[in-house]
Amino acid sequence: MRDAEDGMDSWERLIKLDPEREHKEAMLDQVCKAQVDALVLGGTWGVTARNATDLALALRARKVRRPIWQEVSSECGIAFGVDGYLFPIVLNALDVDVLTRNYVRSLRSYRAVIPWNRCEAIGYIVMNDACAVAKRSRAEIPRDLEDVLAYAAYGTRLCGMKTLYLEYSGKFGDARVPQEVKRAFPHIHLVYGGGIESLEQLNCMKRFADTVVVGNALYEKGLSWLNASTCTM
Ligand code: 1GP
Repeated sequence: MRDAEDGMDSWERLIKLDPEREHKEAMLDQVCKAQVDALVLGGTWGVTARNATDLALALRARKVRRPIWQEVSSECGIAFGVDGYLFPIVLNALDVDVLTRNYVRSLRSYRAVIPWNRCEAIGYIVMNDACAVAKRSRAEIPRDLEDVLAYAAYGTRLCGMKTLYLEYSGKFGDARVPQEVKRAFPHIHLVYGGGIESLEQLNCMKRFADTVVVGNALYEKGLSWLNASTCTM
């Protein structure tokens, strides 16, 4: 059983569940059986304290023996009943509200009561212009690998981030991107998410990323392929 206070750097595989979506009993069963290290509740739009807490409690009721964290996307949508919080900082966001101002507004009220020992900032590089977070943050998609490496340097070297997330949400990316990011920044914890719906794809990205994230497959195709698997790393 994982320690609930483990963080991203101890997780190799995650499932990301969107609190705004419907979760049938069979889906939650699959999530509980999945060979993953942690569950993260996160979505770009429509996450509320209510739907995120309901989902956390539904998982708790099934006696999930893995950490349940929330990736926070809205200042009003903070879940109760989770073990920790991830705060995405979209490095290529053009919308300064998403990049900074929403956080600063929230911190003005909640800074003193946030459980900082159970929070992690994650530097996101959004790679797919069609995904929801790209639209919400008005992300400027990297034009080439040099752009990606520049964002990675900005996040890790200038901002001191320990974790970078290559976000291809909805699209399976080019494995050369995590490969080159990891080669250039071997000290960072690299997360890959986007379009993974088979063990082959998961293992392909896991060669270079420290953590891989499975999201939409839960809703589109199911997780039987993941439940049957054992970790190969
Ligand atoms: C989304 O990176 C995650 O934030 C997972 O992406 O939904 O495409 O699997 P998918």
